Amino acid sequence: MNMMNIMVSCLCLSVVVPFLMSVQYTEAQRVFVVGEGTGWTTPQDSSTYQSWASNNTFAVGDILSFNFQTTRHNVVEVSEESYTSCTSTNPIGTVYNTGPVNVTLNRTGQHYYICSIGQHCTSGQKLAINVLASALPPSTAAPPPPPPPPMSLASTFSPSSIPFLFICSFIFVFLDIMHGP
Ligand SMILES: [Cu+2]
Repeated sequence: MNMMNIMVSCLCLSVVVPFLMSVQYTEAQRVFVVGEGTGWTTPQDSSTYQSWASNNTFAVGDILSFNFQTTRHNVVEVSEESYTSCTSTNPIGTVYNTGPVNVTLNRTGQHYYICSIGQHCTSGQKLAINVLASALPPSTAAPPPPPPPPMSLASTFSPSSIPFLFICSFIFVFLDIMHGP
């Protein structure tokens, strides 16, 4: 292995490792667009948000993206009782009046969101979700996680790094051909 190959392999690792770390970060924090194409509105089918929620699994750190036009709708987190009766007199935390808005899920358990404008909630603009514990604990949580094992090729290698390793091998072969025997 000549100097050039060593330099290339270092370069490849410097690309692969941050990439893998960014993949893990993305998986820990997913963005869910509430109601997808429907957005956050008075739905034609009052079970729209119920069925949307049942098709997804939510975890701490995930983001709910409520797509709505400011003044036409809002997002109010409420208790289960308020969700059922569509009352917004005791909101939990911030009332989001400006749309669209991204709400980060920061605790486990049931979360209830309604729109408090007009009769929208009664018409089905209400969302109930269950939030599971995060797969990766937030960095602020105590106690701190155990130190990672020493970096090795084995820990770097994962299915998602296969394309990168393939490209690295290709560069190796290419350089060997260029340099000759
Ligand atoms: Cu509304």
